[in-house]
Amino acid sequence: MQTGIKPSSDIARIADRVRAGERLTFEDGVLLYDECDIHLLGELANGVRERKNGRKAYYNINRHINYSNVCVLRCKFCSFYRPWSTAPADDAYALTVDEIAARAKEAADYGATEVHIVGGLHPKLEFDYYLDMCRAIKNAAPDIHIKAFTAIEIIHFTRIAKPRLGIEDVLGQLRDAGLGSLPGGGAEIFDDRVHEEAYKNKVGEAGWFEVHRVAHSIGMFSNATMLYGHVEKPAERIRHLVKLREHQDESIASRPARFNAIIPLPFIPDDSELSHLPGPSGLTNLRTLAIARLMLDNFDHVKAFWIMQTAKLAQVSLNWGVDDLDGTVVYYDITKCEGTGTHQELSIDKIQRMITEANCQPVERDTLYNEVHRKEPPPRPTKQDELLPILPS
Ligand code: V47
Repeated sequence: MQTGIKPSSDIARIADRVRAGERLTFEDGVLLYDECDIHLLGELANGVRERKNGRKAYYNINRHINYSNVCVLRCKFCSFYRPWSTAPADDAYALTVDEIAARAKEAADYGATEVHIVGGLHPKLEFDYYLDMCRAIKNAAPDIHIKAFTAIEIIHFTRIAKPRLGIEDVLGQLRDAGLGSLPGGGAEIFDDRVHEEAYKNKVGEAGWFEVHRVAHSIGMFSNATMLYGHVEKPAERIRHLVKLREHQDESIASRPARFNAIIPLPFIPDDSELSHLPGPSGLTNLRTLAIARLMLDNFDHVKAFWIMQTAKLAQVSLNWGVDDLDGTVVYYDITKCEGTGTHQELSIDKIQRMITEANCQPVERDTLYNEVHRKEPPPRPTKQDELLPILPS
C-alpha cells in the first residue's frame, strides 16, 4: 500500500526493523501510536500477518455461554454484572448445570467445536457447580472443547473450594472434569493506576499472570486480552502488550503450553459506570489491532472479536494484522454493541463471505488452531427461534 505520506525518520527506522523481522521496543510501540500513519501501520502489520499466517483468516463454530451475571466485583467498565443481594435485580440470573449442558449439546448438534463459558463471581455457587458444569457438558457433547473461566474466576474458585485449593489443583480438577483451555478475559490493563481507577476489587496483574503461568506449566493453552479505550493511555496499552510478550517468551522457553491469541477488546461504554466516556474510535481500534500484531512477535494469532469490534471493522482489520474473527457466537450477554440484543450471531456463510470479501482465505479452526475440514456443512436450525434462548423461559 503506497500512501505518499513520508514517515518521520524514527518511524522509517521502526518500519525497517519490522520488515527485517526484528523485535520492537516499548518506545517503538508508543511512537507507532503517536505518529505512524494508519496506512503504513496496515502495511507493516499485514506483512507480519502474512509471514505468520499467509492469507488465511480463521474462524470457529462456537457458542458463548455466560452462566451468571451475578458478580461481587463491580468493575466500572462492566454493564453485565448484577450485584449480589438478598433481593436481586429482576434480570439477575444463574443458569443451572442442566441448562448449560443442553445449550452445549444444541451447539454441538449444529456443528460447534467449542463452548466459550464465562460468568460473574457469584458468591453462592460452589466449586462443585463448575466441576459439574464441565462434566455435564462432556456427557452431553463429548467432542466439544470447553474453553472456560477467566483467570479471575479461577482465583475465585481457589477461595470458594472447601477446603481452599491452590491454582494448580483447581485447574487439575477442572481439567479432569473436561476443561480444555482458558479464555483470555479479565486482563484489562496491567497497570496499578488504571486498576485502582476502573476495577479496583478485581484480582490484579500478578494473579492473572500466575493463573496463566500455572496453566501453561501443566500444558493447558490459553488466550490473552487487553481491554482498551477507557481510562488508560496509549503507553499503558504498550506496557500491557510488552508484559504479555515477556510472559510468552518464558512459556515458549520453558513450558509445554502458551498463549494462542491476543484479543484486543475495545471498551463499550453503554450502561456502564464509565458511560460518560466516549469509547475508542474505529480508527483507534484498527490502530490497536495492528500495533498488537507488531508488538507481539511471539504470538501466532491476533483476533478481532467481531462482537465488540463490529463485523465491518473486524473485516477491515483482516488487512491490518488480524488473522482471526472468533466465531458464530450466537448469544453474548457481556456487551451489546450499538443497541444489539443478546442474540448476536454470524452464520458460517456470512463469516466466510466477510473473509473472502477481504481477500483472505476462510479457514475453520478448532480452539487450538487445528484446521477443521468438513465433508458437509454442519446442519443449521431451520428457524432461529428454535434455538434455546440464553435464559430459561
Ligand atoms: O473479561 C467487559 C471485557 C471480557 C466490557 O479468549 C468488556 O478467545 C469491552 O475475554 N467493553 C470478556 N469489554 C470477553 C473475552 C473474550 C472475548 C472473545 C474471545 C476471547 C478468547 C475472550 O470482556 C471481560 C472484560 O475484559 N469486557 N465489559 C465492556 N463494557
